[in-house]
Amino acid sequence: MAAMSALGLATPSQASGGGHDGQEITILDDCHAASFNAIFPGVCVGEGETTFSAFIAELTATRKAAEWRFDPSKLTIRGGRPVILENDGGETHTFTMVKAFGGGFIAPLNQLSGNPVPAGECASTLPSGELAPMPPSPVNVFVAADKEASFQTAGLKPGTYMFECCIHPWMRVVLTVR
Ligand SMILES: [Cu+2]
Repeated sequence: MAAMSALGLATPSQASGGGHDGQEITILDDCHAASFNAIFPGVCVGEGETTFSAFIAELTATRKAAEWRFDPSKLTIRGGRPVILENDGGETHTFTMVKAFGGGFIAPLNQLSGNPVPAGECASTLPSGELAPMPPSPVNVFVAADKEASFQTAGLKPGTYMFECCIHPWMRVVLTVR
């Protein structure tokens, strides 16, 4: 009860302090730190429970890992208002505007998720054939675990826009600007 009343008091001051008037998308995953970090040191923090082997098994079977997702995956926003990106997961994710959904910059995840061709906004192909991430920009937002970032809709015409995570390309958002 004390926590609930504290939350009730905190909400208005946070709203006036932030003043963003935006809408939020929560970024989620369930990475199990010890098993992910054994393969890719430092990639995962936090209390997730899906082991790396279970993640790969689910991806292999279904072409996605369902707990790695944007919530909501469809959002309508008034032009000029920001999309607030709250990463509640244990890994870094990107929120990247793409012309068409495609793969990201991690080739094995592209293959396992059935997105063999990278989206041009996510990755470039080096002469060696390896993929390199595109640099962060206002339309290629990297959000580290436990961090918040925002995507600015100012300047976007009314319409429908597609976004994906360039690490986990099954993580997708359709954003309607009105
Ligand atoms: Cu991701």
